[in-house]
Amino acid sequence: MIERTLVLLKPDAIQRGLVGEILKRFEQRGLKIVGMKMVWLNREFTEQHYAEHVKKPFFQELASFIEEGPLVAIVVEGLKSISAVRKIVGTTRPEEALPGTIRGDYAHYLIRGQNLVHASANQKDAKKEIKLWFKNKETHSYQRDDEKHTTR
Ligand code: IDP
Ligand code: MG
Repeated sequence: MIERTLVLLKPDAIQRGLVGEILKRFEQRGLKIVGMKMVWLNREFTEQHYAEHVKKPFFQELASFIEEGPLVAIVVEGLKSISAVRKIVGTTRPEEALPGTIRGDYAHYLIRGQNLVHASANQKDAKKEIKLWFKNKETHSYQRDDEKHTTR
């Protein structure tokens, strides 16, 4: 089943010059980028995106980190892309993430919520998050030349 999922390259990824490296991880798996933009969050939007975490003790430090600079938001499409992307990203805490994952290769400890990437957790969240982050016109359905080897 072809799914779309929201991925954020968080401000630490931009500050550390890891945008290309992270995008490459999705591209080289044959997953397709169907939307991409740079956004600098304000508190209202942070609270919408992280609604499930607003009341948690770590929310203030997470919010101040995610708002401290621009981030890159992308929509990734592919067969079972939601779980594939979560696996590529690795576990929430980098200290538990396996080598070979983004968090396991480029981070080693969760400080102030810095773990480089966000990825939608399930189909319901993916749908809700893509709608929050992207207007219809900002995502694009197109065929990539290599799809006959990766998708069809
Ligand atoms: P996920 O991003 O792997 O889905 P969630 O549990 O949904 O993880 O948490 C959302 C984000 O909140 C994490 O990616 C991380 O940036 C931050 N976060 C989670 N737990 C903590 C914590 O204990 N301290 C600081 N930040 C945290
Ligand atoms: Mg989450």
